[in-house]
Amino acid sequence: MKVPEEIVELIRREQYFTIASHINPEGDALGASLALALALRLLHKDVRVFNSDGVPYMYNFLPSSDLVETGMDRERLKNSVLIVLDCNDLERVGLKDVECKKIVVIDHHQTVTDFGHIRWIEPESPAAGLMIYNLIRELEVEINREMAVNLYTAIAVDTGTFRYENTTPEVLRAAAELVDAGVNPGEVSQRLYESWSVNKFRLFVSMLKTVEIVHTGNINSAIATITLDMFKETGADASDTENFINFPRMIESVDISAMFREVESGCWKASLRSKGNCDVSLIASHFGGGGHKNAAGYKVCGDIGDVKKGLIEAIHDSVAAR
Ligand SMILES: [Mn+2]
Repeated sequence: MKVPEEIVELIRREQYFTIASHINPEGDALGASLALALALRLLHKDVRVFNSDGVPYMYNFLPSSDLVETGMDRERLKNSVLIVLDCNDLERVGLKDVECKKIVVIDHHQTVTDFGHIRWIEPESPAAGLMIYNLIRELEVEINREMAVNLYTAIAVDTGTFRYENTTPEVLRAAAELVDAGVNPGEVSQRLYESWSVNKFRLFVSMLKTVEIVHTGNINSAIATITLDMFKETGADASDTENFINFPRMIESVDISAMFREVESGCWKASLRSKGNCDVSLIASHFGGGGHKNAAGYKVCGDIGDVKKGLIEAIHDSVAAR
């Protein structure tokens, strides 16, 4: 992975930075943002971290997570470099327009837009956190324990803690360095996988009851639904659903796991995960969404029966196209 010289130079030259990541942030967005912020601070830069949704409860353990602000200081932004992380447009950041000195996009999602003055997109990188790890090294900042926990968590979340196909030798080498820098992998795993609230567990149980297995040609899909009512009944919230989609993938015969989460009455965020060669980014792009081969998503409004039918048809077409 080659860090663009332009970005290194820009960081050395400029003084004011705002780091922003996507709405509904998970470990990669937050960990990458916080690690970069900590590194920039060591370089005596003035840096703010923005996320419109803030830090979900389960990520409170990330060192310096209290740096994340949910409000944007627009006056200050005018003289700042805006670094957009783990996404590549303003809509994903939850902003309509910005006035700033320069926009740098650092992301590992395939993209078609040309938003930003400097774009560093690595679709092959398993996590934005791995790109930031390389950037921090390029900046010649020594990675301390605080940065390391953030980076390790970012990489762990996007590789299913080193279980997915994106777990490359480079990922494992970076992880080893981060453990050397003070990360306790057992502790991070416990925070990520064994720290659920009772409400979250209840929502999980209700989600499992909705799972349907659908056969389309030689593709088996598990489709789950989470409605606004289910959130109300269990007291859980949207951030609690992170990772739920990976559970139906445990079924050996399942190729695609899909989850429809109701975001407002009758409108759904569809998440898709697949195993092996089954490319769900093609299916998502059919609905105006996007993502990677094995993880993608889109938004859709309508009756849940109809939106499920639409998905099944799209899976059917993508099978036929192969
Ligand atoms: Mn990511």
